[in-house]
Amino acid sequence: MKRESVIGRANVDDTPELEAYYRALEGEALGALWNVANEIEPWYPQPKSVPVLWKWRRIEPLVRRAPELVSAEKAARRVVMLVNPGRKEWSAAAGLLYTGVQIMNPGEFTSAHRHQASALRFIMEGRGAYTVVDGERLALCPRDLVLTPNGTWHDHGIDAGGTQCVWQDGLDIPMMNALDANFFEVHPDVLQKPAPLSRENWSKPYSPVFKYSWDESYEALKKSTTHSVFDGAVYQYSNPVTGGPIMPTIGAQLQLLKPKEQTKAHRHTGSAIYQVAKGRGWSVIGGQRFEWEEKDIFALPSWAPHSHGNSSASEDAVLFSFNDFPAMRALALYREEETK
Ligand code: GTQ
Repeated sequence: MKRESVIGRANVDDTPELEAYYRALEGEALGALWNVANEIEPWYPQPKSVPVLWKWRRIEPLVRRAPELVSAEKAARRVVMLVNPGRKEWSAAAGLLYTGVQIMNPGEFTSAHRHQASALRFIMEGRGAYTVVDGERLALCPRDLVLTPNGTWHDHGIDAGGTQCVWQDGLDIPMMNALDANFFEVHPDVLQKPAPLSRENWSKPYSPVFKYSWDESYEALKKSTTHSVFDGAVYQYSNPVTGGPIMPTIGAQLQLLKPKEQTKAHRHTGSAIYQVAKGRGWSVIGGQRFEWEEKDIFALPSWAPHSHGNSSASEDAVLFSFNDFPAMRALALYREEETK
């Protein structure tokens, strides 16, 4: 038991009599709250997730090896997961967010499926990648963002004339499992037949825009008038119908740090996973300094103080990230404060 000598906190001495009592409780599927109260009601969030940086130059050879070892068909989705050492049992990269790097060769495809989890992909490299979302075929280029929102049918592939493609998947799989609300279905056909999707009277709980091209998003980021002392210039990927987040549980943004720009530190509830879209720099997360460059991926656990900086004196740095803030806000759990 984690004892605390503070009024209002549990502070009970073990005695032989109490220990016998605890065993009797356990036998009836009962327990004494005061043995766990200080742990299950922490003063502030105590994430099991730790800050992690996955350097692309270290993970790339392992990602490239996957297609040599397992077919896209047998794997169903051939993905190398990024697993937070503190969240292995949840297959989470941070908090209740999952991320992985998917690799596909020209002519390969995944069969069509849908799930309760909301998903997005940030393309890392290659030519000829496409995703079909609810019948709509979207051609993808590096740094494009594509959504496969909760409940939409999707299959992905690479045109026969394309090149090997790599992208980052981001999903809320651990959140759906934590809420015991996950579902998965395979489509009756292996691949969807492309069909136009009507967007009239759009009332779905996610953006009717499924693809956010890099060129347009980057232009909008450079023109962004939203500048945060904690994030730099920000471009929020948004649902044009509501002005709100792209999906009910997952949000995404780009942030631009000018040459040598350094942000102030803050912390907030909610987790985020970053990918370096451009440039090089550093982030200090929970007191640990991480040096990053293009295609590196890093995890920000909830409530960890963090700040970012651009190391270059001449080039912009751009970070793509996705987060669970929409879920946190929907549940009125979002909090934020400046830190040192
Ligand atoms: O493509 O829908 O990385 O369902 C993990 C689970 C990708 C997907 C992942 C998935 C997908």
